[in-house]
Amino acid sequence: MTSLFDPIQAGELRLPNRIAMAPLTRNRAPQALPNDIMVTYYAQRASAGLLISEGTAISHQGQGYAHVPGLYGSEQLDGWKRVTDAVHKAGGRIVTQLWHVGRVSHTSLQPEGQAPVGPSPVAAKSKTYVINEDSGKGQFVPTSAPRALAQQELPAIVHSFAVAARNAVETAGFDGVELHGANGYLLDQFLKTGANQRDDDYGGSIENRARLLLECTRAAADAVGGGRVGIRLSPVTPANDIADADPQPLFEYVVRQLAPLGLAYIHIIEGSTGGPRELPDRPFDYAALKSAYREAGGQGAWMVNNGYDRDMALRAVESGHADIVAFGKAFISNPDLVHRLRDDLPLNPWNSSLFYGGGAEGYTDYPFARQA
Ligand code: 8OZ
Repeated sequence: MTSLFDPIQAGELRLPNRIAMAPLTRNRAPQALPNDIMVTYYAQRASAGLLISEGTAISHQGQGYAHVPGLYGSEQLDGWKRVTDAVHKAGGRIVTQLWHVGRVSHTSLQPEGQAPVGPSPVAAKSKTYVINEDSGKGQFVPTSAPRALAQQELPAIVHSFAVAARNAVETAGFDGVELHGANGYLLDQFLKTGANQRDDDYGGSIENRARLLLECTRAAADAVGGGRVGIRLSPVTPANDIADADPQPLFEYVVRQLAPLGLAYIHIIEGSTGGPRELPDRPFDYAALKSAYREAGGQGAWMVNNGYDRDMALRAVESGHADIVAFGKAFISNPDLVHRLRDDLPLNPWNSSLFYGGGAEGYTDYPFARQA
């Protein structure tokens, strides 16, 4: 029987165990630059089977929160190279999460104070995180009204995913990339009827709504090889005011189209991101989704996330529900999570008031269990 602690080959990525660190927004990168405390934070967690970086903006337009790092300038890439070097030196593997927030942004974070962009001019009833100019402190504010992207602007967005993927691997030293296709950000906005009201080639039918996500994934796979690309999807999350009228056929179509790309992994958030795993008004059959991918020839690792504890994760892998389990909050407070799970040691509790923004406190100061 396969165990959570067994190695796995995910595309080109050779992982020593099946425990991934989920992408976690921490807002500790002023000027969008990776810095020393980030080097320490990721290196501390290098025993994860796979580290997935926090969502990292692929362009200035893709920024939606203060102090989120970027991947579109040479200083940013140099900063990330220091992170990936430290992770590799500590024996780890790290991919970066390629992020375009779409409509979940604020004019103060956009180039020249412009409106954020989305599939349609429909605002998300959601908040983003900006720095208050008077107090210098972070605060949550409503997202700004977006403008709809013109169809002729979309090739540049696809290109920006390809460029970011290539720079991430060739310049910043990442082992691969994960496209952020989840949680109500740009690619998820195009997918779902709640945000996409277009009547061109990118709206209406399932095929049209999935087009941008698939074009961006193919472009990233062409840039760095499919075996270094993963994608994160959240079929039913209500995060950032997103919803689809009929997610089951939509996502089965998406994974069938992803199957021939030879991706490293498919990363599924089950239920409401960071919240309930079951949503009474949004039922979804995850086993059917995985079957659709496998039946279409998809061989990437199946990664699952959301509220897994040790027992659930052990069972998920032993039963074949998943190949890899991603942990979020537990990795914030337990840099040596793999060791603790393997030896069934108690976990440090997390301090949620220190999740977003600030410095080393609540970031790099969580203790390791004493090694036996
Ligand atoms: C929490 C706070 C801000 C952003 C996501 C990138 O939900 C995020 C995020 C999470 O995917």
